[in-house]
Amino acid sequence: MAEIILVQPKAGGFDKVGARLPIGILSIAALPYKKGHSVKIVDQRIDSDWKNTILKHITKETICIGITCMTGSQIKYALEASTFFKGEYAVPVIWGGVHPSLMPKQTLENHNINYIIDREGDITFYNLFKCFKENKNFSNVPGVWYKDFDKDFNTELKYTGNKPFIKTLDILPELPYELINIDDYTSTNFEGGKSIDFVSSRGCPAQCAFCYNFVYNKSRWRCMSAKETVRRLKFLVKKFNIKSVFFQDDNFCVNVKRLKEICEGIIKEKLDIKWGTLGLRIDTAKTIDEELLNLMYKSGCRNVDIGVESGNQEMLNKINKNIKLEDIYNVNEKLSKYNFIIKYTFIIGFPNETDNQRMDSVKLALELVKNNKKAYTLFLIYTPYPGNHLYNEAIKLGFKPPKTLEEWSSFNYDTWAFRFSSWHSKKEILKLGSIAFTSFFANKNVLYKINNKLIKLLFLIYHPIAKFRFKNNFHFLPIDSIIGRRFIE
Ligand code: B12
Ligand code: SF4
Repeated sequence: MAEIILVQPKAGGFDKVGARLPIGILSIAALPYKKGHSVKIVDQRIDSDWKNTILKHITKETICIGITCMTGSQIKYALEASTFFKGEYAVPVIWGGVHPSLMPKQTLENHNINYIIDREGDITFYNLFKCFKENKNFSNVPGVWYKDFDKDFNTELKYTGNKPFIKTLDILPELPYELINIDDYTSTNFEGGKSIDFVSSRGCPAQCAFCYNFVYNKSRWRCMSAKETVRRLKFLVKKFNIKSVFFQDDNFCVNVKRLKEICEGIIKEKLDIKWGTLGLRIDTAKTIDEELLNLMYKSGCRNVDIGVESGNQEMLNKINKNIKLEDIYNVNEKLSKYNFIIKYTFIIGFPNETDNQRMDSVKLALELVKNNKKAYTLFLIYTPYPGNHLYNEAIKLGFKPPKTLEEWSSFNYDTWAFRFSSWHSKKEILKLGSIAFTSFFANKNVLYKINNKLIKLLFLIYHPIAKFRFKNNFHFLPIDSIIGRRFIE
């Protein structure tokens, strides 16, 4: 039996590449678990029999259900779980995560969802759970969306009011990794052995126009101190015999002093791990000197992801990336002297982007890889997710946002342009799709990210075709990417 059941829904094709650790759900589990309550995590991605697993744990003692959700196909699977719960027991279903926080009213209109917790749920979820358990009113728990009735018994959507961000992550309890089986997951793995995802900061101070951060995190960066980060890592490395750590922070390196202290701490504690991160900006990388780069390498850093987004300065300015093309070249040259795998991400298909501007991005990608043998580039198609500045520009250009939660579930960056009308012609969409798809298969440096043996094999078979297409801008009859992207969906 479990007092709390937390569900990590499937996310679609991403799950085939490998299931990352459910950090959001673990963050929600941490406080009630620490306080001695029984919490069960059900992960649809690794448990094909998840409905029966739920049936094993749900009893009259179950107080509430929590489901995490981001925009896209994850909604479909989160809804499947919510409907299942509603069919089985009348337990309150609480949604949290990026999508419900950005679109609370539309999400709550779904009759299978009872509550939404806005943004950070670590403390709010526990407080709401306690109110339910102790039969108390929750109106003084800020950050909760709920349903009420007006005098004519019409449903009203209400909100208990805003809450401040958690200032320092040091105050939060450690994540209860023991509630999952780490071996079931495939976080980025550098040299075999067990790997985990870890989040040491939240948010980002930058204001890129395509990113959720400005609206969701209000450009506020909050972190765990270096000392506490190292202490927690040391504990996890020992307890689970961890060999690789991937920092899923939006912007891990905002505070270079903290970055240095984390590296020093890992070395001092002889943690013997390899690590990578998805969050380094070009402007920060510019300020990182050779001494710190050496320290990063010595502490086990083997991979850094950098968002470059465009190879055209005008476009970089338009999306408020706040970086210069020459800095991208210089940083790449500096990093090429180290044994880090660098993943440069690009976005194509921005509102009003011309074909020439797009080709500038392809050219830059080819240059970066030519000048740094450990680099690879990945192209993604711009998707007007709610909560970014470009969203409104996309609407002006003909994008019709989904009107219901169910409609949002068929919205992902592979399909939105076809289904929700946009500024691209069909021919253009196919080309964008082919550029994005072939960019992934064009460079073998990406292989460390793929743990599934079958996908690895398919990668190697398709690699020469993808490389030819991407390098020569040959996207005629892109049947390969059409089939491949169907598989991802
Ligand atoms: C790991 C990751 C993934 C994993 C899965 C993660 C998952 N949650 O299922 C994979 C690889 C599958 C993935 C895929 C995609 N992702 Co992703 N991903 C991330 C990443 C890097 C880390 C998530 C994380 O662990 N965060 C740390 C935890 C602590 O934060 P959190 O999850 O937000 O949880 C907190 C709150 O949201 C809330 N909360 C969360 N869940 C719940 C549940 C309950 C019940 C409650 C009460 C509260 C609550 O409380 C938590 C603690 O405060 C984030 C960026 C980031 N740094 O957050 C992007 C991010 C979530 N992804 C994003 C996107 C766009 C995608 C993709 C579309 C493609 C892409 N280009 O990456 C696909 C979509 C897949 C699909 N088909 O739907 C966006 C989401 C935007 C949006 N509007 O939803 C983000 C924010 C990145 C970004 N900068 O744009 N992603
Ligand atoms: S630097 Fe990255 S995380 Fe920060 S706002 Fe820009 S895209 Fe978002």
